[in-house]
Amino acid sequence: MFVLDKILNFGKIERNRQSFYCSVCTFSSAQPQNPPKIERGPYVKHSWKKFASLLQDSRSILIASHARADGDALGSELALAAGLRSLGFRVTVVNPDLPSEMFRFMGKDFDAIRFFDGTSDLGTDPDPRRLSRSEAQTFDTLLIVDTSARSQLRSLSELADSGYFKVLVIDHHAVSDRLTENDFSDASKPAAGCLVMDLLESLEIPLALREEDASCSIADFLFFAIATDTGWFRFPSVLPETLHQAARLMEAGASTSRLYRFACENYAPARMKLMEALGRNFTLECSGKLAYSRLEKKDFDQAGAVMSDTSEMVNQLLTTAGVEAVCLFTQVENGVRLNFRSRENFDVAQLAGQFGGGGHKNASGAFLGTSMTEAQNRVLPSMRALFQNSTHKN
Ligand SMILES: [Mn+2]
Repeated sequence: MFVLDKILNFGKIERNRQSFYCSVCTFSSAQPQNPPKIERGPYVKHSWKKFASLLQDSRSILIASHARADGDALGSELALAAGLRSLGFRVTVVNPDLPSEMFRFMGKDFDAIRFFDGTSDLGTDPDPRRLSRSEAQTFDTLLIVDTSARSQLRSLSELADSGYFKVLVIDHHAVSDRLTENDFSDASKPAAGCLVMDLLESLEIPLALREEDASCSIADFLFFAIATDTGWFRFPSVLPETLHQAARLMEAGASTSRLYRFACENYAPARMKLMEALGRNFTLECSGKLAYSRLEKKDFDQAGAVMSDTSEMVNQLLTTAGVEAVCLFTQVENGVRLNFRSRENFDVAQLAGQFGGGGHKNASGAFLGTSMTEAQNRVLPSMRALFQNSTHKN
């Protein structure tokens, strides 16, 4: 039934690169402490031949990713879905929550994304996008992309741990909760989309493939995944091979400038008004190396803005010359969300950890159940200390 035989003869794909961190993930709340994490080495062997052999007796695949799915998560999932459907598999994409409206340009594939919150049976549930546990169990395989963290999978981690599914993981983050033996991750890759592209090319699935009525081809999904996770190819995680991959996607017809417009020039007007508050509250300290700003409830009210309008704002703080580490304090219900970003040598993951949060070395977050003033009083001394203790050399 499936065209996996030829793939089983496909040669090993191995990579030997330095480890990099994904620097765009946003952490909005404390990350629960989970079973001991394994540190992924800089060199993770994987072979898509083994991946194909694991799918040999699969018929139906749930593709899943992390909560608040970003461009890499969704692009990787939808590219995989189209590719695996072309091989004859029944495929459904399911995440812990529904994707942001900013991804609506993904068309029918966007509409088909389901969410799983642990509900056993739908009963009279009016939302057809909710996937019940009983419907999930009509699938035999669970393929997780762009995360290996139980906390980020929320209720979906129950499915991964249930023993009911064959579980496979394709991820590019440096630490893993070890969800399965069948882990095809590689922490040297700047995006999960890079690994998915490797896989689909190994399976000889045409990158130009566009399903009937689809708004995007596989090449579009993968380009979007890789471009968004690399800040449009400007982060230090980008490798020469990343640009080769981008070139192949463009050759396969990826509509690069259209995708950029959807990703970065697609904001609600209220966001521009909220930017005014971001600028007004912008503060520099430590000889201009530390920058922070705050967004309070009254700023949102005045701008008519909502939480999703803050997307990418923390990165704006890092665009001022000389700034090395930033924090955006955002007032949310019951407290303050902290978003940290930094230049290479400053570790804000550790900083977020002090406040019960987590993330990557250069992109992290935490949540404090306090007032704005209290949050700033607690966080800023630790940020200033970052510069006093720093061994950073310019
Ligand atoms: Mn990613």
